[in-house]
Amino acid sequence: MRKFLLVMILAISMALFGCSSKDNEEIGDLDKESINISVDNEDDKLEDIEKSEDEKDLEEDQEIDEIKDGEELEEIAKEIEDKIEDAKEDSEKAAGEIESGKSEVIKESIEDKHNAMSIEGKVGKPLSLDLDDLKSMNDILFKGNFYSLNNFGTTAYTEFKGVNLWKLLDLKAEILDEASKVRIIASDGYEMEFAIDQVKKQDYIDETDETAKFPIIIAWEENGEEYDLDDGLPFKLVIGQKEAGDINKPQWVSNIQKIIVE
Ligand SMILES: Nc1nc2c(c(=O)[nH]1)N[C@H]1C(S)=C(S)[C@@H](COP(=O)(O)O)O[C@H]1N2
Ligand SMILES: [Mo]
Repeated sequence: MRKFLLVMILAISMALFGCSSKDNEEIGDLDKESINISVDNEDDKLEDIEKSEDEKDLEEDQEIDEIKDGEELEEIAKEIEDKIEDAKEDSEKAAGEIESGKSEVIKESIEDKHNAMSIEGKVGKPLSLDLDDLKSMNDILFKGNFYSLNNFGTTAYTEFKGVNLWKLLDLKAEILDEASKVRIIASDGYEMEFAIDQVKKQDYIDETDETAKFPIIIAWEENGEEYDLDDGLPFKLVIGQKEAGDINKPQWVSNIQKIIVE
């Protein structure tokens, strides 16, 4: 009876988990065997009374054999469980490999982009952006005539077209709340660092024009002309003045390669 129950449990679990045809054959044989055993048990009951001590000993041996058979069945059940577990692990492993394969491909496509600058660090969405990517961001475009003051008092007005840096970091790169500063790194190693409040600020001034208000921008066009790719990466950070007398021109960064949010 115990055997029969075990076989039933096995049969049900096989049906549920869908095992190979080899396993089904095994169960088929076991089924027949268990039917024979239950018939034998009926006959045994009738003969019980006339049994000699020797016969009883023999029967005990048989019972031990039957228990052994039961143990074998339990072993088979365990084996099937293990097989199901292995199959699950295999499929999970395969799914993981597919995922990492995908991220490998995405990584390659970022690295393969030519004349691109990256935005990385404390952002939800690290980006690799080329000129076309920036140009397509119509929602964060900024055009302005920026006044510049250099160390030795040289002044100029330059028309720039680009994207608003804070909006780029906030809306496109999804900058994290914990960000405290932004490093702008050029391909020649020139670097400027801005505190997050400086990047957020949208009202930099022109000391010669009271009405002027500027955000920091990443420009790709200067006085109506795009940068020549022969001169390096075509992105320039441009910033107005914090106050009258602010020497802003050295803070501009040509050929931006990386923006690292920290
Ligand atoms: N990548 C890079 N950007 C840079 C520099 C530099 O050496 N490398 N020099 C800065 C300084 S000191 C000045 S005055 C301005 C000069 O800007 P211009 O090249 O447009 O004249 O760029 C700034 N940006
Ligand atoms: Mo300079």
